[in-house]
Order: sequence, then C-alpha cells, then structure tokens
Amino acid sequence: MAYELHDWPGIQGRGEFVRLALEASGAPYVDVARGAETAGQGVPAMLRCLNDSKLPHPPLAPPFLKDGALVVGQTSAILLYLAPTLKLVGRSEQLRVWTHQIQLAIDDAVIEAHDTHHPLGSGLNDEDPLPEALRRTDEFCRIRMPQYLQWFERLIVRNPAGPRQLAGGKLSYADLSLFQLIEGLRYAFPNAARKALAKTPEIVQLHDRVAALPKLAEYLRSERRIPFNEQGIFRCYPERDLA
Ligand SMILES: N[C@@H](CCC(=O)N[C@@H](CS)C(=O)NCC(=O)O)C(=O)O
Repeated sequence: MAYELHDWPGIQGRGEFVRLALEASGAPYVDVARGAETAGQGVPAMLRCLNDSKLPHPPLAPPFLKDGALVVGQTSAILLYLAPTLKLVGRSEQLRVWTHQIQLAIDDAVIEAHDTHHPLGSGLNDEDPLPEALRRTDEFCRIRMPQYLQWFERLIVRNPAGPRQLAGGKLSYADLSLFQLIEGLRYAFPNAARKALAKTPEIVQLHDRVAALPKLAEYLRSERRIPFNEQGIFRCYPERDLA
C-alpha cells in the first residue's frame, strides 16, 4: 500500500525532507494535499486527519505520514520510522541514533532559517523589513549557518566508515536532508551560503553526489519538485543576504 504524505501544497515545506527519502528509494506514496490523486480534496483530507478526535496519536502539525492505520508526525520522527524500511539508515542502534541526531540538528538549522523571516513568532506577519528580521538574518548568515555547515563537514571527515557520507558507509536520510538544507540555504541566502560552503568542500561534494543519484535526479527534474518560493521555509530577500 502506498504511503500517504500530508503537507501543505504549493511549497516544498518540511515535507520535502520526507519526499526526498521516498523518492530516493522509489517508495510508492501519495502526496495527499497536493491533490493530484485526490481531485482537489487533499487539503480537507489533511485537515480532517489533523482534527480527528478519535486518533490516539494525533500529529501536531503537517507534515505527517500515514502508513495504513499508523500516523506519524514530526519530520524527524517520520524519517526515523521510514528509514529502516527504505534502507536509508545503518542497521546498528548506534547508527540509527546517530543518524537521528544529525537529522535533529538539520531540523534545528531549518528552524533558524525559518526564524530569519519570522523572528518574533510564526504567527506574526513579517511584511515589512523588520529590524528584527534583518538582525536575525545577519546573525544567521554570519555565525549560525557557518557553524552548522562546519559541524556537518567535520562529521564527514571523521566518519569512521569513510568520507563519503555523514553516517555509516552507505547513503542515509541524513545525507538527503543535508542536500535539501544546502539547496534551501543557497536559494534563500546565496551570498552567505557561497561564503560558508567555500570552507566546507566535503559537504558540497556530498550534495553533488546526492543530486546525481538516478532516482533523485529524475525527481529533481520532475514537476513533483516544486521550486522554492516566498511562502516556504527558505525565502529569498536579496537585500537581507550578506553583501
Ligand atoms: N517540528 C515540526 C514542525 C512542523 C511545522 O512547523 N509545520 C508547519 C508547516 S512546515 C505548520 O503547519 N505549522 C502549523 C503549526 O505549528 O500549528 C516538524 O519538524 O515536522
């Protein structure tokens, strides 16, 4: 049975991290809220599930995954759940926990990238170039982004299984997620990302290897890969980027 992925349509969103894992492993899935298979009824179906008072384990927010009767929310937990079946994580407990830890760090970076355009709160509009948004973006670009990227670089260099993946000797969902993080940073903060990535050649090479994976390359060329836009997590405001 196909997995059901529920996330807001029109943006890559956090669901993209799950989509990359499903696409890279060729797993069957329905992108419910995008509606191609649900005749425009996808968002109502997603909201019905979110508001279902009978669900014993209701998700907090999209994205969430349905696998038959099982419903899993939180991007990192979805990947933790899917990875053994999709063969996107090592088999040992140590590697599973380590890969999950890396994914949680990627989630942290995603939250910080999101907070550059919503520095005061997710529900508060950022329609004007708020001084807070400018300060937050500057700090993220100069300090936090390089810190994260250099940490990922160290993981590859120190990987006991060799310097081709973040964790273990085979591709994992953390590699796919790092690819997506780099894509998002390059879109939202091209100058800052170029400067930071100039110091992290190993993760740039990992990004390029992921992009060249045949199933992923096919996905990235397809219409299923929605371009980044200014409703998503990664938003491009050139005037806020580093010079
Ligand atoms: N930590 C959650 C964050 C989920 C999240 O923030 N989802 C956004 C869309 S990307 C949303 O719909 N938020 C609404 C809410 O939190 O009420 C995850 O990683 O999945």
